[in-house]
Amino acid sequence: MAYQKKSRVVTLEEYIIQAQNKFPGATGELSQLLRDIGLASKIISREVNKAGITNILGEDGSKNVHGESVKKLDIFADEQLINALNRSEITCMVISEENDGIVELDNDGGKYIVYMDPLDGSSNIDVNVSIGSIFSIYIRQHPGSDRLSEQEALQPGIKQVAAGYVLYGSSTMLAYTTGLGVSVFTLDPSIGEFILSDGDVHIPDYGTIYSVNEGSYHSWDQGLKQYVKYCQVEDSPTRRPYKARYIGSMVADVHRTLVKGGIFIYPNSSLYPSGKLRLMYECNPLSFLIEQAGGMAIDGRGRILEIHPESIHQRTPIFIGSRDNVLKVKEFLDKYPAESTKV
Ligand code: AHM
Ligand code: MG
Repeated sequence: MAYQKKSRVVTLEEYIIQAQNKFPGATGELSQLLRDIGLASKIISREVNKAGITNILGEDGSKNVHGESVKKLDIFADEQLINALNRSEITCMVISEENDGIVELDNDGGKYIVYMDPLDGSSNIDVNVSIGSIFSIYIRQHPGSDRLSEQEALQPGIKQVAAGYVLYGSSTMLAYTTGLGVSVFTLDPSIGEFILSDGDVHIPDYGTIYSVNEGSYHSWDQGLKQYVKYCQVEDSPTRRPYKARYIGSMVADVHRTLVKGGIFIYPNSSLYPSGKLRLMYECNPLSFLIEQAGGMAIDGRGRILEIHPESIHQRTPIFIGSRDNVLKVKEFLDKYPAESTKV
């Protein structure tokens, strides 16, 4: 019987090292940082999978800095990621959704600043729906200068050197970019390794799924109301009506959008005048990744990645996904400027 050559399995570790070897001058620090995040996410994945059978499930009673109830797994994920980043001593500070101020790590001379949402969509834990971790990495602008400060962490999204997410879904997937396209890995729990699924992911230019919390319809501006009506109208050349899909976990909704195309929206509204999602550790990293896959991400006016942040926890509206879908929603937003449609 002839031996059939199988395509070789590539692990996250191998892939990161191969990518690093393409840059002769690379110090390997960013590679180490990505490996640290990969390791922490395997530990988080294990605990997420056990959530239903251990008493880790449920709220721990405290509130996070935004007054939202904190689940035990949020804290666990936060600690795992911070510990992993602290261990390799190349990160000087971490900014996390779960912590009010910056978290200074042991190596205050470290070169990297990491933003993260350790467990996004955590209200979905109790109902066994997908959740995720998001990370965003910057280089410290003035290493070795004065004390670490929030100010140093306030860089626009275009300065990210890497970003990605881990999706704890029917399988655990890790997607990341260092600005040279997007790579996606799937965790094989039997060997405890992330295996390369696709080293060059492209989002379709156009998709037929829209994703937005329509329960908030009456709080939206006119432009978005009209766009959603457009999505629902029958028109065969554009394959409308679109399908509506909304998980309520940004990582899962954006991952579906990356794979199938379409648009995910969390708008500004009378309920959330600046939007709900966080610029630095939710919108910027996912925007970087979607742009690297060939898609677009805007706040309604301009590119998310060009917003100059004023605070580490600031919010922004977001319209993210396939290029043609984002351009179309922009047409509607431009046609019905918010000020002229307020009632
Ligand atoms: P979280 O960080 O507290 O989990 O909140 C962020 C989540 C996103 O994952 C999701 O897109 C959004 O909140 C859902 O909000 P809503 O319930 O208002 O639709
Ligand atoms: Mg979040």
